[in-house]
Amino acid sequence: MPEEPKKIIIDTDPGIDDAMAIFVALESPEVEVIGLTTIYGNVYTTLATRNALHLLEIAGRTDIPVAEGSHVTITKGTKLRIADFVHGTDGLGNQNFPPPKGKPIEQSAADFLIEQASCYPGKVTVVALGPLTNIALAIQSDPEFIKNIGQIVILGGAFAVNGNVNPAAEANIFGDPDAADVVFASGADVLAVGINVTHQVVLTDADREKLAMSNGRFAQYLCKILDVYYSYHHDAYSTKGVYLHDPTALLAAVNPSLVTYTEGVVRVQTIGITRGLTLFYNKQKRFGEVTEWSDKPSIKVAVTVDAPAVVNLVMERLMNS
Ligand SMILES: [Ca+2]
Repeated sequence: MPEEPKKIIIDTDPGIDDAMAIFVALESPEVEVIGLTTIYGNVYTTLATRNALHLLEIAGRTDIPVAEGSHVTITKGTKLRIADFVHGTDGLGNQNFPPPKGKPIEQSAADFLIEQASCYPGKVTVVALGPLTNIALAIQSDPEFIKNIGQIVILGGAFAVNGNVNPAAEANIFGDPDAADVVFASGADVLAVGINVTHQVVLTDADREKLAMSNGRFAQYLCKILDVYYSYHHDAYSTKGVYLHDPTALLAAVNPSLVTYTEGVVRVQTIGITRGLTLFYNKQKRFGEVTEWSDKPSIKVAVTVDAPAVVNLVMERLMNS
């Protein structure tokens, strides 16, 4: 008997690489996408919701509910960092697609996460591809959530490498460091896939040519929106291609054997010049004093990735769509 597909909810701020991850998920028989929840990050939350609905319409999957997430940080902060210079002002490569016909469900993202986790205890994986506000809200409003949720796979953090917002911080953690600290210290089964891992996974200019040549409908759609993302990468890095952040985290949920991980306690700096820094304690030293890492639960932090396998899977699933 084939295994039942894993139920996943994608928490997302679409976002060009979010769009790729969502399409790859929809083409992955190993998982069943039971909902999208939205968050600010690449764009503001209202636009993230609009883009999530739009992407599901492109995919012909308007049966999947979209629950709108928080418009402010967990500490009610309204000064948000929006990465429109990476993804275009519309979040999808400045294509100005017509507005979607669909609407989000009435439930908030956090309530939807809580409800689905309690309907299918231990069976739902959240793939968090933006700042962690919605997940932290779910944890804070329902003490059962961390027990009911299966795994939380996070695209976030920069473990022992520089960040991508500044030398200290990775973008999703920087978006709401307080929320990230809540999630990492919650005791839930968390796998963090940081940019130390996703910077190994590059979609090259040649890969993009191959996508453009294919008849895959998702490949065709993505080739339209990828320009802005490629230009940004060409300017910002000396890499000939783009990093597949969100698709890598998504595929780590689809097929856990694509990454290896270590375990330890992660705390997040919430103030000062290193705000958003993720600091991993490997538990190799027993400190004489009580520290801010003592007595906190461990999480899994991805260390290596089978980058060629991830790129192949992304290409294959987008070209055969
Ligand atoms: Ca994202």
